[in-house]
Amino acid sequence: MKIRVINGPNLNMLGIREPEIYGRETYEDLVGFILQSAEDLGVEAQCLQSNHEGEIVTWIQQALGQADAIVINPAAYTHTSVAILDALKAVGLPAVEVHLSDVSAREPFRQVSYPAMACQKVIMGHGFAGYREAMEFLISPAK
Ligand code: CA2
Repeated sequence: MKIRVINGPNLNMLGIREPEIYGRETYEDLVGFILQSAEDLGVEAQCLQSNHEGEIVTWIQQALGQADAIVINPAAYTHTSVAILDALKAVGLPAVEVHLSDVSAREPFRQVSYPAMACQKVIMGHGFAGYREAMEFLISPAK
């Protein structure tokens, strides 16, 4: 099973600022965690990060034929992007949205998620572990 993991804008800044919200580990640490988790779970993870909405849309479209499922942290685009929602709907692959922080306990503008409307599950507030939980769900959705 191939799982495309897409991280959105500013997640490449992890560990550099706002450690009280996002922790002290870096984006490189996150990629290492995802790849190790995937290996433990017996799947292949493809990790991508972009600060550009259109690039994320293209990677979702290209997942069709290149991956079996999608894990996505759209970051700030979560709260604005109908284009990412439409791309997820267009490919129709199983998808899980992940957030490092508990967005439900943050500012009102973070309470809306467009991509979540095309995802089977949303995991928030579990830090890096949320990405592993997302892959576990995609491997065995019934559990
Ligand atoms: O909690 C999450 O994973 C978020 O997707 C992170 C986004 C935020 O806009 C969402 O509401 C929730 C922000 C990612 C930016 O990460 C930073 C990392 C270090 C320093 C500053 C921002």
